[in-house]
Amino acid sequence: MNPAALRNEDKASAPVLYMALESLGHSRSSLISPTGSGSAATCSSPCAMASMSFSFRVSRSSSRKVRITAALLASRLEEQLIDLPTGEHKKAEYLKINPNGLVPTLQDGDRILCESNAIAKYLADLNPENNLLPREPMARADITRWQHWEQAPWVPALVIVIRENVFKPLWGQSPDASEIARGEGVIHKVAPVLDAHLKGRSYLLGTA
Ligand SMILES: N[C@@H](CCC(=O)N[C@@H](CS)C(=O)NCC(=O)O)C(=O)O
Repeated sequence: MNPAALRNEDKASAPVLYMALESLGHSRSSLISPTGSGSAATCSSPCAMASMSFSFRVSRSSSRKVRITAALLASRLEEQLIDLPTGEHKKAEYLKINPNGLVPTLQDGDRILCESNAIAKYLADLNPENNLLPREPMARADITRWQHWEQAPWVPALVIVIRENVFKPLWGQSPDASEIARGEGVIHKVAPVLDAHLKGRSYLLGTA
């Protein structure tokens, strides 16, 4: 990452989204957006559709939800890929903008925002004419409610099994069967909340 990017004074430019580069066996340049715009990808809808498979390869869920939000809002984001396998997100330069050492991070001019759900909400609030976030307070709070639920307990439950079944093999380590069993137990405790809520409906909230 270029330190100059941390002092983005060009207020007219698109916000910068620092997100994960984690695909193994691909060079950074080969993963650049198929739009040919280098690391700066425009998230207008057609472009975002074209780059969805690219998104899937390089962006884990936390970054992906921000990219999807930006695409739905036709918001333009400049994307800076942070190389997770080499630990770029734990280096001092990145920790200056996200002391948690996690992606994604949004930089809008001089202002920096961490946490994917906060970033998604910020992008939606920047576009008040859209109907992505309802105006009605309880309807908005209900979205926040599910975003909190996703952060905990849902993701922590999934992470146990994902670490064993996905990341350990990628790191050349063997999955631990007892951890998988523990993780599945946690998922089975948490998932019924989701199942019960989804009974008779297609979406957590809203109809489309
Ligand atoms: N609560 C954070 C979680 C972010 C997070 O866990 N990001 C993952 C990728 S999806 C990450 O950076 N992992 C790197 C690591 O754990 O070292 C958010 O929603 O932004």
